[in-house]
Amino acid sequence: MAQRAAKDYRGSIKPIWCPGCGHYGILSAIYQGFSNLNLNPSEVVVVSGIGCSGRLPGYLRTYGFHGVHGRALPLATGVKIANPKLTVLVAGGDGDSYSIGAGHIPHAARRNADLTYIVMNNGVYSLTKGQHSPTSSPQLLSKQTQLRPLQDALNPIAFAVACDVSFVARGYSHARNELADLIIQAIQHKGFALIDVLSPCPTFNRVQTSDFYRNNIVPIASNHDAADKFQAFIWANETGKIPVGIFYKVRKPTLQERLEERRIQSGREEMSMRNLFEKFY
Ligand SMILES: Cc1ncc(C[n+]2csc(CCOP(=O)(O)OP(=O)(O)O)c2C)c(N)n1
Ligand code: SF4
Repeated sequence: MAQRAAKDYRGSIKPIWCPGCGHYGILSAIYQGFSNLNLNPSEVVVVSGIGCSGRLPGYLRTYGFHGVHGRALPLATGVKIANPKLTVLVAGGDGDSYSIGAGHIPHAARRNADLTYIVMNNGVYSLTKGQHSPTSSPQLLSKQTQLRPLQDALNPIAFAVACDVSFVARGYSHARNELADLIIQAIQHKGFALIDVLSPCPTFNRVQTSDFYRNNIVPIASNHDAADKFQAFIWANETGKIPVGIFYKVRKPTLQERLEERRIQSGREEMSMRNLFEKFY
């Protein structure tokens, strides 16, 4: 099979994100990652929630599902169970993933279905014009209210590690090659992978900007042992600079492997994954 180029994954719809939006960098890193893995577009499904981030599946020449707000993870889990051969990429904004959809993360981690979750984290609710999100900086003056957040910001990496998500990474949308590399590793990882991607929103977030990230992002030390949960927490709670890279990575049975085991135990070799799930989950 000939190697597919990044452009082969480009959908026919032209993105309508604002100029300078970090989400372009994420899209382009996904094209690059898919091309590097030479994925067949007809064997890939991209599932999203709602937000500027939710538009992502429309810009890819794969199958896509633009779901409802905060529910991309259960939708994607269903897709993977129905056809385990598919590569399933899930996308959400920080509001979609860490507010309304946050309750799905611990359970996605417990199931450990083979999904790659890209959180397009711009620190603000952008589609609805600039309300504070769980990852808004305490300094962010909302365009809507002209007020700063009343609540503390969530630490998504520490949250994901605490949930025992089996692959936890942070990337930056303007570091496209490094992000593409994280996406490749997350897809190759067997189990639930979450990449929190810092993605500036120049329209509604004047604090977590590309200048801010350029001056504050640092790579995680190359000798960090990602299997060490305690060290992962230390990196996740770094208060000076913002570390990017893989924080935590462990191999544990995936949902498919757990279901396969039940199939063998039950002696029902012919059962489809979907029927297995309905009968034995
Ligand atoms: C159940 C429900 N509640 C609220 C909304 C309104 N809503 C649409 S997008 C959004 C927030 C989007 O923010 P985020 O997930 O961070 O994505 P972004 O637009 O920043 O990419 C909200 C609150 C909705 N569509 N559905
Ligand atoms: S509002 Fe922000 S997140 Fe939405 S498209 Fe514009 S820059 Fe991107």
